[in-house]
Amino acid sequence: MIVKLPNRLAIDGDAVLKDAVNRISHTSKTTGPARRDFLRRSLTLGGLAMLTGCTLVDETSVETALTRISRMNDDVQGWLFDPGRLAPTYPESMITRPFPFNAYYGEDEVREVEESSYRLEVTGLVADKHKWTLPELRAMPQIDQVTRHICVEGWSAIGKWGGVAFGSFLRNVGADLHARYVGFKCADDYFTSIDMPTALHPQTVLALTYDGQPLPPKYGFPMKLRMPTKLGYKNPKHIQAIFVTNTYPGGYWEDQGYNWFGGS
Ligand SMILES: Nc1nc2c(c(=O)[nH]1)N[C@H]1C(S)=C(S)[C@@H](COP(=O)(O)O)O[C@H]1N2
Ligand SMILES: [Mo]
Repeated sequence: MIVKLPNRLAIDGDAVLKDAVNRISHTSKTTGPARRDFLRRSLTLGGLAMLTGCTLVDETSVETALTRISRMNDDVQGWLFDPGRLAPTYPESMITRPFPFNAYYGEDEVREVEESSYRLEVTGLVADKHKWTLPELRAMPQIDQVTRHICVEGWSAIGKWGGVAFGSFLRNVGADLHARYVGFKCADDYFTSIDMPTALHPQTVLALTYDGQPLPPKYGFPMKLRMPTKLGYKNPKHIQAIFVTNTYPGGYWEDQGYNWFGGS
């Protein structure tokens, strides 16, 4: 099929295609080097237009097409996600010490959340919208795990997180388990959202402890969502509110072009 593109494109075709290939092959799980090479050789502007249903004429239409590519990649990763497949776990002797800190600001600006006044808000498609205190959360059955955290900035580290299995928590509050998204708002203005199958994955933990101690401020006191099946930026620290929804909530980095699914 021949797709007609305007004669004079106001865009840099090579740069657009490079960006598209990167977005399609964001994770090694879905696309290995061979497939990436194939894409690099075979993806054309016409192909990109066809794939996305966008006519590529200017910066805005290119951005729309690239965003659609990224969302298609989310769908593919969602289909490939195996809810029963476990991420590797490690012996405690392999824990990275000290564990690295990371946030969109420096360590001197870490948010201090006050324990006594803290309440976790749970809203959206849930039956029980009461606000949770920390003692209430600590009274629920706890699990812990030693897993690897992978940050897209180029580092990874092994740590031990403990807390409430997030699937149990969602069932406990009567969440609509068929909803598409679970969103998170954090005390530092960070926000992110995840797919329901990952929320229900057995290794997804509403973590209250790090290395057997209450989560220190820099690692996200009073709680973070720890998912060894997802990249670092999908793991929100300092969670203030959790909501279940069918409306795409995006995220702090996701809205700036990071892949939304963010599987590792
Ligand atoms: N609230 C909040 N959560 C966040 C971030 C942030 O800036 N604020 N950064 C994310 C990123 S990019 C990484 S790599 C991890 C870092 O977690 P750590 O400090 O425990 O290593 O937190 C993630 N969750
Ligand atoms: Mo990260």
